[in-house]
Amino acid sequence: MQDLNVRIPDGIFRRLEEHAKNHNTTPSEAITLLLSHALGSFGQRPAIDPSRGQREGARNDPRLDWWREAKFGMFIHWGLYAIPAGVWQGDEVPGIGEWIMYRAEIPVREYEKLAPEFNPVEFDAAKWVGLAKKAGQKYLVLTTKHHDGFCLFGSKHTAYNIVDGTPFERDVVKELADECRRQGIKMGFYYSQTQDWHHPDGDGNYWDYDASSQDFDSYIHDYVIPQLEELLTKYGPVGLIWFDTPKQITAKQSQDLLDTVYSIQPDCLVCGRLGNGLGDYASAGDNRIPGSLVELDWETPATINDTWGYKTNDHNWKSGADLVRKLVDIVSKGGNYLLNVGPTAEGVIPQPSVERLEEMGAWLDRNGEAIYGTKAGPVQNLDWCRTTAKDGTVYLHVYDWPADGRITLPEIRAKSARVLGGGEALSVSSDGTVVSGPTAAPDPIVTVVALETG
Ligand code: JFZ
Repeated sequence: MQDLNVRIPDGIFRRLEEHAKNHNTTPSEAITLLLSHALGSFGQRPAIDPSRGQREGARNDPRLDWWREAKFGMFIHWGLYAIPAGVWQGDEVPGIGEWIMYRAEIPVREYEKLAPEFNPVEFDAAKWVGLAKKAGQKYLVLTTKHHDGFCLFGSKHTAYNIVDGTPFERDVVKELADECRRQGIKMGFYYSQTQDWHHPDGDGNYWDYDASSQDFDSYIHDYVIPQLEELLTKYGPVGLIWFDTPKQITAKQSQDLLDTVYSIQPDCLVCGRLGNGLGDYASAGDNRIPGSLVELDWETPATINDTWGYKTNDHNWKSGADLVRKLVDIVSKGGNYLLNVGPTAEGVIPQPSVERLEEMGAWLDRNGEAIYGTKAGPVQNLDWCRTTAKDGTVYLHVYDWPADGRITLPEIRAKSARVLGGGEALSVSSDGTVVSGPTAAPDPIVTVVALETG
């Protein structure tokens, strides 16, 4: 930092220290990271951090089979932060919406006052799950407790929950879990196991609590584990627990959480963000897509705009076509796409999200055969297409359809070819190397050509 020869204002320095602590680096490394981010070289860090990896043995574990087939899930970040929605006392708070308590250093006693205001009368589990179905998403992951500590389920271990602490009084986790079962979607629970800015012994709240007098191990054993027991016994079969930001959690504590999950629901999967390399599957950095094939079970969690929790002023929506291409890109490299929505304080999923998810669903109606249940394709690292594969069929996902309609196959020999979504059979050259189709792209987003190779 000294060699940069700049004076860092105290407030920023404190943030750098905190950032450094969170990321296990020194403040000076933190500033290098922040600068490199600003300068654009950030993308060179690997998209999948090995510490958020897949535990040994999980790669061949059939417990993951449903998840491997699913490919596409709905993430839901919802909590008290949907009320301020990025604005605190008239000031725009930069960053992701669900971090507003942290970013504005809102005292627990102030932030808590949001609970009696939380009355999402528009909430309708059937609508949310119906949207996921329509989008072609096969699992849903809800923030049962995010870093702010507020719980979307009734809990006897804290009154800071939607049933006991709000006028709404309904158990949203229960309603969604029941509805997922009804509509045939797997339900997963996001649970912030390390950071809890409300609990006096949780991690992260340096403005109310003094870390030196905190008992983090008691928080894990007397609070987190009992809450996990509630989540795993009261709501039927749980598809997965999505832990996050491991930070200071020790290998022993991660193992204790893992044992808790497996002992109650042995088939419940655990996301790699549990920490200490113990997950069933690896998690990429948020919105990060690896540059090439990754030989793990892995998932990219991602946003449609630039926030997870709802923000009134974030209108930076990715296009439907962009999102479809990201899904194809991820699946072609062997991953899953967990795409987020941030409902409003009234319980409504923002319309721009609805439109994009419906657009993806319409594309998947035509092309789902080339996504669900496939494996990473045999040809990687091409600009103009991606490949996936299943049972002797290779799916060519064409991004840039050739103007003459002639596709020279990369390394693949085809016996026959057809365009998905009711498209016609295409002619294949006698040596199986060239497929000829219409001159205009049959699908404006991504055209999938199914090649029988077997
Ligand atoms: C975490 C949370 O802090 C955030 O609020 C949200 O829930 C998101 C899904 O996960 O944030 C992270 C975690 C990891 C990275 C970035 C943001 N990462 O590895 O790049």
